[in-house]
Amino acid sequence: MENKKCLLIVDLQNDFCAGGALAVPDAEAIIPKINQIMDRFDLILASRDMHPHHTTHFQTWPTHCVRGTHGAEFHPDLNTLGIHFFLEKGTSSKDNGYSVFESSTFNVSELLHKYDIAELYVCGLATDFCVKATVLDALRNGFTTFVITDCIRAVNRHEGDGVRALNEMQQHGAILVQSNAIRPK
Ligand code: VGL
Repeated sequence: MENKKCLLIVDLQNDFCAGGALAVPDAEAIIPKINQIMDRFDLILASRDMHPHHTTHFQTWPTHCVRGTHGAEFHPDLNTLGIHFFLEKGTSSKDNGYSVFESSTFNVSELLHKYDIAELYVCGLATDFCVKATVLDALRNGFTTFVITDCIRAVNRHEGDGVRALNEMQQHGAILVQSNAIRPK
């Protein structure tokens, strides 16, 4: 049987898009591309950064994605009808919670094993923080992990952070792929 594929959409929320509290440059451009490839996957997961009002995370970052606010909602252009499971992350007041594998909703590794997923494809925001942390955790957990390079965007607090993050992911075993090269189911 074909290897089962999972698409993991990281934090496509209003606060990370134009006009949001922590807008990632050009973030909206990836949304139509993500919508377009959804039918190529057996399972689709989407994470949301869901912070409490007060968290040590806001010592590093402007206040963003606070539970119950518009900024924490998915960007309205994302096709949420195609998503099978929604995961919350960053719910603790004591850590950054960058990785989807730290989700408080599900044990993501167990969920992927339960659905017999052999290949994990990661896209979303942001390349140099939550995407990177998630990809490195996926590799640590033994999943064959792809990064969809035209469906991610970086914060780039320091010039080149996004490129460095991609290199680091690749060095740890991630496979870089363009969305148009992902084969249908
Ligand atoms: C993120 C910075 C702060 C991300 C989250 O989703 O990559 N970046 N919080």
